[in-house]
Amino acid sequence: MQSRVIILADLDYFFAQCEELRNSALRGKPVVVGMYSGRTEDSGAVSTSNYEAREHGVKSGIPLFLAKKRLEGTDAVFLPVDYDYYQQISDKIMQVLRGYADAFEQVGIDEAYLDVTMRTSGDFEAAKALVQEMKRAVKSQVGVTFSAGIAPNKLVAKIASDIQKPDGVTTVLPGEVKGFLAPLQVSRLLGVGKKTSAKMEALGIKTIGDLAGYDPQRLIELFGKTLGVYFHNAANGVDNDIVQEAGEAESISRISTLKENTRDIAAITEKTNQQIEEISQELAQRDVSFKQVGIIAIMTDLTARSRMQTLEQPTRDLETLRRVARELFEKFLGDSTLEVRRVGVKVSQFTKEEKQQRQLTSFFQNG
Ligand code: TTP
Ligand code: MG
Repeated sequence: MQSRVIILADLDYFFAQCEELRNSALRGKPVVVGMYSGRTEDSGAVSTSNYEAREHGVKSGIPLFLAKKRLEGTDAVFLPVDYDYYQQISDKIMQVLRGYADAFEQVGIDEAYLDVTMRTSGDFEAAKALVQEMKRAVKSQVGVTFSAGIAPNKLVAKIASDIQKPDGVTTVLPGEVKGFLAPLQVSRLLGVGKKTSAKMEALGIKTIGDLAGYDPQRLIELFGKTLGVYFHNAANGVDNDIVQEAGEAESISRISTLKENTRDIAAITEKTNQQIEEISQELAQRDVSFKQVGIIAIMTDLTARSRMQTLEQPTRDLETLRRVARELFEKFLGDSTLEVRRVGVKVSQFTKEEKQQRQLTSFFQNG
């Protein structure tokens, strides 16, 4: 399978850039946007600051009084958060960016993932050109800059977007992923906070490369299965998470009425096998594998019953889907005495497999 091409766009010093946008007199001065708690005049924390203020050590999260102190003697401007205004600007930008994506997923107010695999035919050079075009469009239509990461998956695109800021682009080709990640601190990985990175450092794991080379079985013993597997895959640059609009259908399903009410498994599977044929085509179109299979049956009394099974491995295999659906219906019929009127099949928990990379799931299978 060819590699995906994923972009993460992160708006630069976003709240402060919005303030510069509505008042150009702020440009060139240190600008601090603060969340004022109201207890005293200066109590509260910095939401964000522009790059001029960052040169003085003023960044998100530090107390406002400290920011004031660090900016003493400059022409710094302090402003309160105006969330509604930033939201309006964000909406406009997201609308522009959405037009450049095969699939689009906004994350928070100032970030979005774009899957551009199809429109670039998987070509990273084309993706670079596309990002320049996106930058020009956002700049001319809204007046704002952003930084971007281009990579084979969301995990790496996100980390790459942080490398060159503001108004930068960092591209990580599929063959460069491991080398790109290796020297970075483990804290760059989502889910590695202060506590976890301290624990890792005590184990001699400082960089993502150290983590990638660490015995995965040990990681599981130390952090539990879910986190251990995640750390191992993430450190190796493996991430199959798909770019998907929040609320977008995260399942594919078909439901239809049987020729006649029945308890005959052959009649039921004849119908569900047609449905599975269609589902399978849609899976191929969307280029996803599934990990969960569900069946639904509407009985003659019009009650709906469902059964679900989670597979060991994601798959898109037609035969597996047929077999699991059939087994679920066989079990289900054993639990009920009513006749079935309508039947349906559903697949969910989608992933995109990066077959060329070794994954911990296969590690488990092979011992
Ligand atoms: P970020 O993208 O983390 O920061 P940024 O856009 O200000 O700066 P950068 O150029 O490094 O991307 O966060 C987006 C917005 O979220 C930010 O403009 C303000 C808000 N925010 C807070 O209110 N508090 C915080 O601690 C952080 C990190 C962000
Ligand atoms: Mg940002």
